[in-house]
Amino acid sequence: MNNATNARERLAKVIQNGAVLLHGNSVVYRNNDTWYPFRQDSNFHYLTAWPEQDAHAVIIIRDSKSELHLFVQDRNEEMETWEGRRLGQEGALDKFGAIKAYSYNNYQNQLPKLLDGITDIYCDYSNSSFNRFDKKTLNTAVPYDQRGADFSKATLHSLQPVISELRLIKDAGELDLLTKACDITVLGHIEAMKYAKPDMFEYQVGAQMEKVFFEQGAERLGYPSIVASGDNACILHYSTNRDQIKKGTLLLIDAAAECGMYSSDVTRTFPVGTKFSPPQKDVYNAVLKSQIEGIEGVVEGNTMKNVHQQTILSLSESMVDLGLVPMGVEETVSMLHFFEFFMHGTGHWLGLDVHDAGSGEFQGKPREFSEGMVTTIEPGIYVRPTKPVIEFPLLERDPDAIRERRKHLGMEEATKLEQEEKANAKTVSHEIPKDLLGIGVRIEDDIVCTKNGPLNLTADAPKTIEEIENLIS
Ligand SMILES: [Mn+2]
Repeated sequence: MNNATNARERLAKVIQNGAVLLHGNSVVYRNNDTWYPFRQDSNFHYLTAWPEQDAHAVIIIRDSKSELHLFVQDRNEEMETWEGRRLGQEGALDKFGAIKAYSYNNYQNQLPKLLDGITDIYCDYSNSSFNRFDKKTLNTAVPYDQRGADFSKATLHSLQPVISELRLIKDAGELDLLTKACDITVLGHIEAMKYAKPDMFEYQVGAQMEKVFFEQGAERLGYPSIVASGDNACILHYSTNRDQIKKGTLLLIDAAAECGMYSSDVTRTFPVGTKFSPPQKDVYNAVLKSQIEGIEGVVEGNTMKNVHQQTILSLSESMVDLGLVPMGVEETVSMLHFFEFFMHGTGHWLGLDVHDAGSGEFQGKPREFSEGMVTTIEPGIYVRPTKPVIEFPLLERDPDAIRERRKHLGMEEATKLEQEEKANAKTVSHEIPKDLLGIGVRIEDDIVCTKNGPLNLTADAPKTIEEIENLIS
């Protein structure tokens, strides 16, 4: 069967008794007679593997055994001639392990029958179809007397916490697909490094790289490719990719293939037309050092919070050495001065979504890595050309305290206070070394936590200065 069979088994063990309601995606209109390419909802795919638009699933779980009920588009020769083949109810039964299949249009009248006697119902509130299909139907499916005489015994739960815990741990089949996505992504990055030449446009390098992704079997991109040359590398989600690449500038490429619905996520930064200049080399090696340390931190029992703290420390040391910050390492960390140059997290879960399901905490504590979790490690340093002189506030700032206060006072009130505190604090004016302005470097790999330590799925994309310079020369 497919990965979804295994996922449903794991789901059934957690829920034990209850029903799960899920909705597939529909196509999204783009403009006249044109639709955005269809991609199945990630949760729906995870638990059903059903590839078509307009479908619902009801998973009934009794004594930790699951039954899949699929509601799918009817076969229709005329429609299929225009829009593509449909698997129909037969396909749902034969190939997707459904115990029963129904017409998509029968969802609302079948649901009450399926939910009869079920006391715990799990809904995917994150899917906009919940409002469209379930809100009303559940009123009939789970009837209660408004005068209070006969309340339904059914309780609605959010599916999100349950399914994110499951999706966090990848099984062997999922890791195979992720590995394939990563292998293809590596080939694309290597091609981009070889292909990029001065005066090309960013999109030309992007196209050549994406050609390799698709040639190798990727179904789509994991996210819009970032092909950012020179100063553009300092824009974290730059993806217009319309500029011409100047000789001697760095090209930051953050791009990846998606395979079997699983996405890779890789960033490489390399010089175009020449070797790394000394200042580029300094920034690059600082990021590389922290990235290698970060990867080594993906071991069972350690947490992403620790890895992030270690990354901040490592980058802060380098920022002091590079002359980017006005004070010592301790102040760079405690006064959050590093944040001027490293303003994002060190990594995120990776899977069906490039920023995958799963929270960073578990039972109120930072989550420990364990076997089967996949995370990116992606430190960076971005020296914005627009800030040649920076006023650094001389103010200790504890990120945990800031977060707590935002929770208590609300974002609006708390950020007002933060701004006041910053405005009232003494500052030190610091001139950024001119030769570093406009340099942006990020290095990102995809790491599986295994019993034997970190496994880097994207290690074959050249990363040291020597490897990169050998490839591009
Ligand atoms: Mn990433």
